[in-house]
Amino acid sequence: MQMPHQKLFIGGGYQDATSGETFETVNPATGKVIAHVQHAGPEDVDRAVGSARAGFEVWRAMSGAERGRVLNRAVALLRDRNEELARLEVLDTGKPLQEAIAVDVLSGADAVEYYAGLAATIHGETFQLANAWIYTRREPLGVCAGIGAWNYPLQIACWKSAPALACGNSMVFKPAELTPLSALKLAEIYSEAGLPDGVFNVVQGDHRTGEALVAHRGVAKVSLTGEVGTGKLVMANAAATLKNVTLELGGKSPLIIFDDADLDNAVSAALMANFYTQGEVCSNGTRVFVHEEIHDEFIDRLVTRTSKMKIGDPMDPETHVGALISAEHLEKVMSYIEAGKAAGAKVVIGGGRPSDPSLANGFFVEPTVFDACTDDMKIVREEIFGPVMAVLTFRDEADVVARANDTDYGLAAGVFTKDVQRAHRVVARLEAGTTWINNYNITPIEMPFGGYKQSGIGRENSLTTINHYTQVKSVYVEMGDVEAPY
Ligand code: TXE
Repeated sequence: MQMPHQKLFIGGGYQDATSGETFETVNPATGKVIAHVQHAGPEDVDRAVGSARAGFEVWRAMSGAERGRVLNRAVALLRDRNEELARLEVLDTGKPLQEAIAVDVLSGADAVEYYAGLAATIHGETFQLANAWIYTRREPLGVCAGIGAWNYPLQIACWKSAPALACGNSMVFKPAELTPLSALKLAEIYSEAGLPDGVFNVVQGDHRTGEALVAHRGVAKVSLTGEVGTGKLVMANAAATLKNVTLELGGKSPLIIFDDADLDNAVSAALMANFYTQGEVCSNGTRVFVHEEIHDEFIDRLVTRTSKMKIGDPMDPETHVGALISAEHLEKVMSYIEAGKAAGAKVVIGGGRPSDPSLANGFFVEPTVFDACTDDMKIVREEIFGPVMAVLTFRDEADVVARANDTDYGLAAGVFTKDVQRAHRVVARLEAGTTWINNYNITPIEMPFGGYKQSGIGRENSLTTINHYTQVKSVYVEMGDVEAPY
């Protein structure tokens, strides 16, 4: 079933791009084209930014409470259409339906609801002086650009637009070109909820469209989710107009399992931290450090449970492991698997493509566990962004902390132990922005999410993010006379 041409969403409705260029989006599970999508050229980006500017003037004039009401109506629509939107997300991403229904749409709705509730609370401060006083205003930035990655298209669109809009900004959002569909549905929902025209716009396209947005003088802030290399390009490009940037980038996060850990929970976390969404999760704990005392038992239980995971048609509610995003990404993941074998790491399960002929046209790979890995291996040092786990052993706390921190990445980390002092001591030493004790990859909206080191700048979610979508204006109010020496 091919969808109609997908247009841009600008000024409260669908508009044709003037670029005359289109691109295809493909269903990763079948390799079949789902839709043709219009590519936004520089003129289209300019039009979208202009529309966002006009929308901003209307939206910023509304009270926080009024903005919150509009956003809450959008929350209800997102939740009502959870299954429909989840199915669209599965079509475009190849992830299992059970995940999309349980997480993708609802976590997006949670973000919109959270910031809808905060919209009326955004405030300044006052400072009393002898003959004057100061107040501050926490004001919106203006037109914000959101640039998404392909692993959680709708969630990322909500994680960026919700705080931006709640703070009174408008947004031009560019989804990843591999997953262009669900952001358009979000734009429809925002409009249906009463969002003024132009406050949320969607432009489609590849890095060229992203570059045009980042360079545009009418854009005050850029929030990117993507690879580290893209983050560096965006930051460099944004520097020309000193834009405010938030960067949510890649990771190669450690999961440390001490010998006193609850082993079943630790195995559950290792599975979730490596095979959820076919391993295409930036915060995944892909370097699993297991204390040598429990290594063999851990591997036995891990292999047993991995062998029961169902790889298959993502639309089948029983499926645990869907398809990778593209043929190109499948090739990249398979090349890492070959590199791991060549480096002498031991494949204890997986290591290839599923043999089921019904999956041959899709971009499927088996959940793969490498054991006996060493810190210098390519599969241990580089982000694979696929279902490939590297297991390493350790004996000593200081040693494992040093090895865990031996990376340019710093997105996330996890620690499993029953020793509460050790847990907090180790977490304090880990160079990562988002960490877990005795769980992994749980991201409630109340929790700041983001990286240390080259995994990013700024945070998403939580109260903290209000600071990334507002600016502080100081107002000095003179209560007396102006003193002047002349
Ligand atoms: O990223 P890309 P992908 C990371 C994840 C992995 C990557 C996968 O770790 O590394 O994202 O996503 C646009 N100027 N995260 O392959 O290629 C591009 O069109 C402006 C981290 O999509 O970097 C796309 O829309 N824009 C994360 C977007 O950037 C440019 C969560 C990302 O593309 C551009 C999810 C340019 N020069 C994935 N080049 C987290 N930390 O939260 C490309 N783009």
